[in-house]
Amino acid sequence: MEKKVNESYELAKETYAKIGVDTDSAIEKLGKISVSLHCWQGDDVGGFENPDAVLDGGIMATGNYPGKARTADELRMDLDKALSLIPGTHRLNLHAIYAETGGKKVERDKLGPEHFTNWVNWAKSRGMGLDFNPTCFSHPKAASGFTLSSKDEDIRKFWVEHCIACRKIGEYMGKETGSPCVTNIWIPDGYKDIPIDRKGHREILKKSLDEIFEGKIDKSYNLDSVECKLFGIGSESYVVGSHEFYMGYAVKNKKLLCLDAGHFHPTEVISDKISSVLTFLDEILLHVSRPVRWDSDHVVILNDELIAIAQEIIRGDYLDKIHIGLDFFDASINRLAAWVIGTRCMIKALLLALLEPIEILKKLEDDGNFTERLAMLEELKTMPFGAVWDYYCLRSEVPTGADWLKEVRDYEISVTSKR
Ligand code: RNT
Ligand code: ZN
Repeated sequence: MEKKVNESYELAKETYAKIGVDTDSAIEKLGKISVSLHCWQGDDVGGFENPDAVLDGGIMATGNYPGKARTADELRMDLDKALSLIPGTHRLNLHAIYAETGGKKVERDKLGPEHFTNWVNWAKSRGMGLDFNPTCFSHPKAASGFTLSSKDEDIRKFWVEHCIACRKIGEYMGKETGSPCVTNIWIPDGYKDIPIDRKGHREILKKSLDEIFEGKIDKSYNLDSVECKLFGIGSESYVVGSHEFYMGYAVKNKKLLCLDAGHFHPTEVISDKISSVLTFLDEILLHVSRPVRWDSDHVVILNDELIAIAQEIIRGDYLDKIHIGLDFFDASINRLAAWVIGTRCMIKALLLALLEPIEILKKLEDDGNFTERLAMLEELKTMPFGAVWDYYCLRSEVPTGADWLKEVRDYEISVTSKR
């Protein structure tokens, strides 16, 4: 098998060389790209704060496939298994509800670095960076549908304090891991039906964000990000943190903007937004997801938009400006497989983009040779990409092709099916 993979790679290398692409250097670059795996695919965004927690905030994980992680140890074990099937070194993206408080109830505004030491030690021993998120949903104080933009001052303050606590946790994570932690704020705030006061909540949200970001934190430890959204379940008519709102806020305050693939009108794509946004911002965060008719958070697959996202990152030479995060949660299939499928697809898309003769394509475009530009783009689709991918997996000591599936099945039999 190994021999076959190597031989196929040598042939593919020649084929790519003919169109001016160096496969060795593409692989080299790919190995340096980290994708931030979201912990919440492992337990349907449940967290460990309360075993009976019901996911709200207008997001939904549908399905009841058996075997979800019930404790932080189980989740770490599942992550380790998933990571062993994914080539490269990646990051872990945590939510505040994944705190480990040793059985004690700790309110979200009182969370601190001490509740994340296990996660930090786990990440450090694997050479991984961490990213973080305040959890402004699935909580009695979010039941009204409003958090940071609430007109109830007690509620608003509580969430401001929670976000301040989270930035400090992010700072700690960044310091400990030696890689800046992106702390991303997403809130569900909005109205189901047509509101009267669109302006009021947005002014309150601005004020809350200003309070949250007042404390200065070294950017080499923590990077602040804000995530916009068009609508959620129960907030169909109005979402306070819209695209224009956060775009304006991020530009004015030099924050990162998070573009989630499912947070726009169905025919809008984030791939086309990247270069616009990065004309005015230094860095952005992506939540790579797959909306199917709505913000359904399906597992990412190698579809046109995923490839386009990767192409924009590579063609724009944006690797040091774009933090690639995943955001999907499917409870209807094996959760570990979902991580593996989605993350491997993200990496495949990046490899595809790295295997483009970008300079040649650019020149064709600049010369007005649109015939050849189109022809080349289509020819690229049947280049022996799979051989390069298999070789990259082999080199990274992870299964090639669909061989990873057997490992997931075995793990299901011996571990997750017994939960
Ligand atoms: C919700 C946002 C948000 C969440 C996670 C769990 O629509 O996409 O990023 O998915 O924070
Ligand atoms: Zn998101």
